[in-house]
Amino acid sequence: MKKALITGITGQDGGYLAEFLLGKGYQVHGIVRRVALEAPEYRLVRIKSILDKIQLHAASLESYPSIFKVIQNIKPDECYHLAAQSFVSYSFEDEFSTFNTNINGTHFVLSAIKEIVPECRFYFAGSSEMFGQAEEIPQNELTRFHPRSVYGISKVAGYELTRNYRESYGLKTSIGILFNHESPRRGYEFVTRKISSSVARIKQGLSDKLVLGNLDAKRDWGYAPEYVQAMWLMLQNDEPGEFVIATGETYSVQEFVKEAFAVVDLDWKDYVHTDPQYYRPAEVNILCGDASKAKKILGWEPRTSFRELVRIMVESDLKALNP
Ligand code: G4F
Repeated sequence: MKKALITGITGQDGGYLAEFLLGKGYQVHGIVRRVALEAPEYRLVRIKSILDKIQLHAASLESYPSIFKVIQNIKPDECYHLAAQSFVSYSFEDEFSTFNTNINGTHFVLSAIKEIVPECRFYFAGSSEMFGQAEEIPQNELTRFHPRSVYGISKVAGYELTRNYRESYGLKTSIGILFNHESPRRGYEFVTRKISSSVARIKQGLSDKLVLGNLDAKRDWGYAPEYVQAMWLMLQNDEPGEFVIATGETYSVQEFVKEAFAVVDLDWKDYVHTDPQYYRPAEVNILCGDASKAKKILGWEPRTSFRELVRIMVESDLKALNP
């Protein structure tokens, strides 16, 4: 039985990936912070239904010895490094902790794998935020990086570390450059979930407005469960490399808002306001990915349309209010 280790198993992607790997017959291990084990009903909510099928290990991305110990105990065949401070806005507020967690954390995992299980296949969660102020549309694996946040910079550093461990030490490391991917399990701080949950509350009469930041930013939004399959496909490919994972379509925040209110037959203009507090010091104006390499080499393609994604999220939040 193959052993997979997932860092960030409590997040949106971690939960979907764990379920997917269990379905493929893997023994699934996850790294979590000790506090998560102490408050499971709150922090492990996304993996509640599979808790008896996976093994969790307490470790911190800020501590090399703790990461080393877990990897030594498990000796995984595949490692999916998803853990990060992933909220772009927060990276403007606390640049230093974003760097510490995202860069050192990646470095610690890579170094421990090199020392203990150099044959382990490693996946690094890169991000379309690395493209930032992109100089071409759509962006592919060869597009130059121009990150616009400390989060984006930390991901570029993780990307370079991951590639360097491949080139220097022959580790089988792959990098997914995933564009925004959403689902009913998305955190409420991200714009899509903020919108879908507010639309549901407004429809139920529990709220009467939604306050957002920049409505003009455009993103390439896909459906998260499909994106974790791409991570796995990358590690099954004997040739490690970098892969853009995206839908190839881009929509503005305003278009997402409009579509979400349309699901419940309301006009978004009656409820949506903007507030400069939600604007970022430097914005990524437009992201749109070209995933043709992933299609050609991995056979991966997105299946859920933008419209379906919005509907899935709004209906799920409505159902949560009306079980
Ligand atoms: O939902 P967001 O916070 O996601 P963002 O910044 O695109 O980052 C997400 O996707 C990346 C992949 O490209 C990941 F690497 C990253 O970890 C994360 O998952 O914001 C999307 C857009 C931004 O342009 C933001 O300015 O929505 C705009 N926006 C407008 N009003 C808002 C709001 N974003 C948030 N979070 N909250 C608002 O009220």
